[in-house]
Amino acid sequence: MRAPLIVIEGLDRTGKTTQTLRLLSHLNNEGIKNHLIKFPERTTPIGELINQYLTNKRLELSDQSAHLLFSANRWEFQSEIVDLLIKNQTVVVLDRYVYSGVAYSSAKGLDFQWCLSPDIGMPKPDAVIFLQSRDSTATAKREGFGKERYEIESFQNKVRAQFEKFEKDSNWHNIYVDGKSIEQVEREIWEVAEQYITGVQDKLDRFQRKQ
Ligand code: Z5A
Ligand code: MG
Repeated sequence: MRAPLIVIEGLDRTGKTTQTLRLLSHLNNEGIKNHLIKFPERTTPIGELINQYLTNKRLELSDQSAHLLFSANRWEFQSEIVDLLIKNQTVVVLDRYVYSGVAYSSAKGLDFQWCLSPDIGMPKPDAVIFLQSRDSTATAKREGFGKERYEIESFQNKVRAQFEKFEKDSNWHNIYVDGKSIEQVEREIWEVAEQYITGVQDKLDRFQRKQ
């Protein structure tokens, strides 16, 4: 038995980082062991290169190379995620994951299936909570938008269309954020996450005692 893997995905500035931190507080309040990883994780050598690519528009990489770097950055954490879920029985919350990788690169014109392939073998999430916005002009006005390479409204619309291809997956949950307060979105995320989490600590404890 493994602990749940929960991913918060979404378009730019829809509140992913704000909400992953709030989800962690809920888990702490419930006494559930948890761990957060944010992708891209910019502190590793590969992550530093990604950071340069995102923040320094003079650093040019082919779209394929950039895509593979984002995937390699996730592979740097593959064994850590597996150990957390299986050995440590810890709920793992991810701020962006494979879905961002595929959506941003395929929005640039790379083949969707090709984009999926380097992440084959990464752990599959139990739930993907996708923060969706019908109105990218509203989220584009939020603090920080426009500082990095992909933060251009017309590109965000292409990214949205690619993300929507995952909507039919059974573990996918859309939450619309337009006009909602941080607290309202937090409540809606918890309603979804709770289904995967309620009673999980008891089950994990019982499972560990049996081992
Ligand atoms: N990328 C990729 O191409 N391939 C990959 O494989 C991966 C990523 C993993 C950087 O990602 C870029 O990398 C990203 C995708 C690409 N493209 N771009 N650009 P990142 O995750 O590091 O990006 P970020 O800098 O953290 O931005 P973000 O994730 O888009 O923002 P956010 O986490 O969704 O939003 P936030 O930081 O929580 O909130 C933004 C502001 O809005 C902040 O002032 C909040 O207080 C405010 N906020 C939040 N919620 C609300 C509500 N409900 N109402 C009003 N204001 C709110
Ligand atoms: Mg963020």
